[in-house]
Amino acid sequence: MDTNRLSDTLAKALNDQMTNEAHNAQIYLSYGAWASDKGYGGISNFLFRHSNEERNHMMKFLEYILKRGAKVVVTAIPEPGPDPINVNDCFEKVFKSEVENTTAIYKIVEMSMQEKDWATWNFMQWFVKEQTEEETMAIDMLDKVKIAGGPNANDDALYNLDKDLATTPDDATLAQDTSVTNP
Ligand code: OFO
Repeated sequence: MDTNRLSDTLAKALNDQMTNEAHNAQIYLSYGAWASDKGYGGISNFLFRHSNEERNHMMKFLEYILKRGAKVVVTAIPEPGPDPINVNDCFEKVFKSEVENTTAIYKIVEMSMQEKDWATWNFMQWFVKEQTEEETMAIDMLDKVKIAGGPNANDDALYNLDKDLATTPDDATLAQDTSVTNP
């Protein structure tokens, strides 16, 4: 009896997305190593924590594919690409990769809608919210870097930014979570 509840097209898209999440984990991992090498312990810690988050996302896709009775295909993970040239470049790259990932997530949402696969559509909503959070987080980081001087930030400003990022929470606050009494 065939217990597979995913179409071939969606199973392929979900497997590809599992690899995308692993790729994003590698990106955060490599930028974290770069930041540590440059002496930015706080930034590095922040990026390493995010690498773990991306690996958790990878596992969510893997589990979902298994639970829907389809085949998980683990492939090679593409390289993370070159190191950033400075802290500003690092967070610009982070923002860009988050936006790319959001585009990939939206594509699967659209496919699930076309197929009327509401289980997958429902599963993907967690990622829609997560991507909004991560884009917000990247924008917040870019704002902080901008205040510190952007690409021309001096050592003092970077020192303070690094200290700040060591304690920055992992999750950004979304517009839908705010209220008049909790702006
Ligand atoms: Fe997987 O959340 Fe960002 O990319």
